[in-house]
Amino acid sequence: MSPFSPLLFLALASVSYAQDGSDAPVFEPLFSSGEVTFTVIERATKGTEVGLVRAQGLPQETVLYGVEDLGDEWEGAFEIGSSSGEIAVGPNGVNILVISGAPLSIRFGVFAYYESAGLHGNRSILSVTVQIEDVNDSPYFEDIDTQIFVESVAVGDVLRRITATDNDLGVNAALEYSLHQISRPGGDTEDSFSIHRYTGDLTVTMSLSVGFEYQLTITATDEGEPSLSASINVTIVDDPVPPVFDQRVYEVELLEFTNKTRVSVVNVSATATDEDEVVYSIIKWSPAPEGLNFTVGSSTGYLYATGTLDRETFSRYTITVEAYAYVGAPSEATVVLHVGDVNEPPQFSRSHYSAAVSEGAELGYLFYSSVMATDRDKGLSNSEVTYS
Ligand SMILES: *[C@@H]1O[C@H](CO)[C@@H](O)[C@H](O)[C@H]1NC(C)=O
Ligand SMILES: *[C@@H]1O[C@H](CO)[C@@H](O)[C@H](O)[C@H]1NC(C)=O
Ligand SMILES: *[C@@H]1O[C@H](CO)[C@@H](O)[C@H](O)[C@H]1NC(C)=O
Ligand SMILES: *[C@@H]1O[C@H](CO)[C@@H](O)[C@H](O)[C@H]1NC(C)=O
Ligand SMILES: *[C@@H]1O[C@H](CO)[C@@H](O)[C@H](O)[C@H]1NC(C)=O
Ligand SMILES: [Ca+2]
Ligand SMILES: [Ca+2]
Repeated sequence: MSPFSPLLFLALASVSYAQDGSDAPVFEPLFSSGEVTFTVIERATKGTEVGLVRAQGLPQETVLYGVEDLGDEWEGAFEIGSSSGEIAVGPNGVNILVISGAPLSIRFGVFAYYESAGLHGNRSILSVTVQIEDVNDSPYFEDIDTQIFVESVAVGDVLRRITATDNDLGVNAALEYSLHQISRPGGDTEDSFSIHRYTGDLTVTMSLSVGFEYQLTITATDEGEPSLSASINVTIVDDPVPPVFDQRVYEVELLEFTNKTRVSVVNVSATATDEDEVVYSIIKWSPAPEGLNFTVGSSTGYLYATGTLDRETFSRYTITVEAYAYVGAPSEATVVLHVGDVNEPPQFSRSHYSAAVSEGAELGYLFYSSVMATDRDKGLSNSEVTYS
């Protein structure tokens, strides 16, 4: 016959008081809605007081209380003193964290009965609603890249929206952002960035120095009482995209030479994706005979050869050059140098020849058969040797 409406309880109660007292006790005060609301803080532990209920019974009867089945979800969350009517957090605690959204409330029934009638006798039921009250918890930064690579930014650009999470409700979850600039690579006196107080938009406020790397601490603070905050350190670096050479391979031909101070070989060029200055260097060349050196202008990309470039020693060189734009990986290009032929004077294999010539030798006798001249030059016209 449960649940009874309070009015019905009142009626029954007056009847029962007047007669034999076999009916159930009646909760007081008589809530018009048949329910009562209490609040408890989130994550309250066992024993935390929730509220007190009382039922009015006949003077000669002992009134006892119980909690209806709370269901699987909230089993053990609340208990009631069987003779005191004190509702408290049960052995399982209110193990919940209020998460963003509507305040959470848990509804359950408590009942009152006469000890004499037993647990299965007539009982009256009161609907109890426990609202879970938010406790201020700290905000936190989640899944934020602490390295922000940026490319081609101008004053006023929003680099990123940096937000923290706060699982609380209302003011406990209302966040404000601020930043503190740790490093000022340009020697700037003012901050190079600003963060929007409410949106977390990180904006560039000053032109950034080339090859920059800035360190910032970003803080999110809630408006709880007391307020709580979380901080994250963020590094903003010039994007490490390597510059791109206008050619992967430069094929050039150069005429051989001896002991030249500097001969322009080729002018390599690589472009960075922003205005970053590109720096060139030579990694290696092969083959690498003595007396030959290659250099490249670190800012110009002008590649020079110095020393002796002899086609007859090596006719082809491979030179590896690289370019980088401050932070990040360099890129490489190859210069293939073909050495062109220059007609050089033929050389005798010995600078001095001598032979004994016997007296009375016939005229016209070839007195020394191994006088030889060689010409290492390439092609017919350059390597033809004419004896005279
Ligand atoms: C419960 O109350 C009804 C009247 O309200 C009564 O007739 C009945 O006997 C009671 N039952 C018990 C077990 O007390
Ligand atoms: C951020 O960097 C500063 C200075 O290096 C350091 O004192 C601070 O502990 C760092 N904060 C965090 C949240 O890592
Ligand atoms: C000039 O070249 C010769 C070989 O061709 C070499 O022995 C000599 O060291 C070179 N001198 C200089 C100054 O490079
Ligand atoms: C490289 O550029 C410089 C300066 O403009 C020029 O003097 C030189 O001849 C160039 N070299 C080549 C191989 O084009
Ligand atoms: C080549 O020239 C550069 C620049 O002058 C010098 O630093 C380097 O030692 C030279 N290398 C060789 C192998 O002579
Ligand atoms: Ca909370
Ligand atoms: Ca909070």
